[in-house]
Amino acid sequence: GISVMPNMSFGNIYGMADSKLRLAFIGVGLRGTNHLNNALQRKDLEITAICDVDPERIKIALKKIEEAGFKKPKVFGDSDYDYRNLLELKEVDAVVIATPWLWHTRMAVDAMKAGKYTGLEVSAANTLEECWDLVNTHEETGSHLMILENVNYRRDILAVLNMVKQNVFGELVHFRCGYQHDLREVKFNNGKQPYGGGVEFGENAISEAKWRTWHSVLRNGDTYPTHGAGPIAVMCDINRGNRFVSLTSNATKAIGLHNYIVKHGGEDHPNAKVKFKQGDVITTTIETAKGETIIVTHDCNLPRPYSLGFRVQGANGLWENDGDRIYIEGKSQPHRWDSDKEWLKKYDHPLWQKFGEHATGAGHGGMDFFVLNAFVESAKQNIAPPLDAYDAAAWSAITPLSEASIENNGEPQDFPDFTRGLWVRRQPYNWIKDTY
Ligand code: A2G
Repeated sequence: GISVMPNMSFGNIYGMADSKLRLAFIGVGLRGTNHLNNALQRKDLEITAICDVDPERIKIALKKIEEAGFKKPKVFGDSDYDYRNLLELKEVDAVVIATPWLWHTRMAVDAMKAGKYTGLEVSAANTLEECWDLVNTHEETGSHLMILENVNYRRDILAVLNMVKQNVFGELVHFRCGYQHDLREVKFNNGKQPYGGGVEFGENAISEAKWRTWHSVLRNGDTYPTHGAGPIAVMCDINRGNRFVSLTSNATKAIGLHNYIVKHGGEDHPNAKVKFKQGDVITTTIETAKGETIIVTHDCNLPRPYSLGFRVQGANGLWENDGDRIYIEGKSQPHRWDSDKEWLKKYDHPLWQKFGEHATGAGHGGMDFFVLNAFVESAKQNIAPPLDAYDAAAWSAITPLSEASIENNGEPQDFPDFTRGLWVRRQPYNWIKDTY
């Protein structure tokens, strides 16, 4: 008898309360702390170690852990590679890695080699070589890797996935998605607060502006593809009966970040001389083995309201996230959009129906609860996660391939087949259930 009470405690619901997962955190900055907060709500975890090179972030994390009544974890972060000492601990079963992008792959590779069940923040890898490192290390060690893509758990996304699985759209044909988020106050700050208040980046800045902005200086490509491509990849069974085959990518000129510096720091500010390589709007078109196309947009350097711009289109009709609208032939008035409200309610995912109320407090409207829940539940059983090493590699590969295409005037770039042919018979994960 498993009973779910209104004040349910996660981890008891599967009758596994006494088998606690021993979790460690590598990186307790803003993102890692968000995961930590959600972990501290659970009854099925111990937090045995944390690592961060910033002592201030360690202090904050320790305080939260103590206040939640958890045992004090071991602390690491004396040097950049101290995380390797954390990985040697026997009392760590699983790790969540939430660090600057250039650390992601090497930390995940080391974690898998140490036999840890590994959760890796987005994006997972920066180069094709790193994508292969993730796949090869997973295969060689047998350790599991989950890419912690929270948008795959967004309520509308899971409802639309439910509709896809129930064939509401018919045979799938075309998708759109992207990361369209005005990040100017994320990419620049005054060295005192994480968001805005100045036009500093790199050493003079804190938090993301310390490292993320360099990717816009040095790389002309879609540096953040997974919030869009991850959810679509699951809808069209990428690496499980389908795969990304090739892409083309084009970039506009780069004016947004420079304009921001001049407007808020003046023409004489040293950063006004910085030349940003990343085009303001980057448009990538992916072709899949099943003959679908996916348009992925990266739009983070200009003023605009947030939208991931999803569109899911098949033989019977389509859903669009912008405008919250849907059209299904035979159900909708001919040639007229319907509001998607009733549809999303009707196909609301079992996970959201069960945990929605609890999840809503967890950050990013609830999806952060679900992504950590999927990670923890998979790690407790040491079974393959819903979003695995092949997914991490295929989705992250969009970045280097888009760079190569842009560099070559939109020339098509082939995706490596990270499954080495197994995509033909790998079965889709069973997404429509109320456990994780
Ligand atoms: O902005 C959002 O929260 C992003 N997440 C996150 O990935 C990060 O880029 C952040 C900026 O600090 C989503 O859009 C889901």
